[in-house]
Amino acid sequence: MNTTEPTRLTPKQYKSDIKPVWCKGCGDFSVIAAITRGLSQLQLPRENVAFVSGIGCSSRIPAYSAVYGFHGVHGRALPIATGLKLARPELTVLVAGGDGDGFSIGGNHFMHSCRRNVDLTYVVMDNSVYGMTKGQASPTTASDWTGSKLTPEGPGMPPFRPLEIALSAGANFISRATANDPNGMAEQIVEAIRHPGFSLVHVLCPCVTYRPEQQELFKARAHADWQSTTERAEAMHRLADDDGYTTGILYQGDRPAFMPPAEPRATLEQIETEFRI
Ligand SMILES: Cc1ncc(C[n+]2csc(CCOP(=O)(O)OP(=O)(O)O)c2C)c(N)n1
Ligand code: SF4
Repeated sequence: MNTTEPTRLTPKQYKSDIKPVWCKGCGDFSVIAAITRGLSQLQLPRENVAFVSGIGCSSRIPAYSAVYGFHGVHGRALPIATGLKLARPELTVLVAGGDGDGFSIGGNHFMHSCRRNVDLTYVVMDNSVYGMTKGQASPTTASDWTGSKLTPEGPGMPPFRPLEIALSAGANFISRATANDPNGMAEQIVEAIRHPGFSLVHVLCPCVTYRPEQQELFKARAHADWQSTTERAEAMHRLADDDGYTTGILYQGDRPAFMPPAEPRATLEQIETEFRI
């Protein structure tokens, strides 16, 4: 027997020992399963992966993985991840969180992260509600959803369309998955990590507690009709016809990822001297 054969890391070995506190049936379970499957497929050394999040039920996800994690501030996962990737470009940096975290308080960071195109993989667990704070409407909630006492007649605004925003702002990889298909989601995560630049994986991810209708709705409506295109105009055209439930890889662009200069332009000492008051 060849004892020098390297052992492969299984998906389970990318999971931590911490038991998730998510509600039974929450779509977030499927996302941690997909991420750990994807990492195992890529056989990334655990010490070379960092997982950053903001705040929300979904943002707890780094604690449940066995890679380096940073549970940040609400809406600030992307700037934290950007700083980390620029300081440590050899790391694979994953970012995750909810639609509230990413598109509401973090909406501006979302647009500019797409535009800046740092090599990050951003998984948004979209349940169209603020789960952690007990069920308020989020930017992706339908205008006529009357499930929250704060918006008894519905939010009254058209929902935010994250894929259109991402494409217009310059994201280099865009896909949509559903929590009902963790294998399909894992494949997208693998491709998103492999693709240079800013990658968005949008996940239709049911909140069984505040949006109990979503589990069946996503199952019934999701249709896997996207085959990846490298043409922005074609991707835009597809999004104009999208009903919000199309899954697959929509777009893979060729923008070079933003990288810091190989040699720092100044030493820490020089920077301190320049900014001394
Ligand atoms: C600065 C700040 N504002 C508001 C909050 C309260 N808060 C915590 S989580 C959250 C929204 C969570 O919704 P989402 O990101 O969609 O995640 P989910 O819980 O649905 O997974 C809010 C408003 C906070 N923690 N910090
Ligand atoms: S409240 Fe919703 S999003 Fe939060 S853990 Fe429960 S099902 Fe998941």
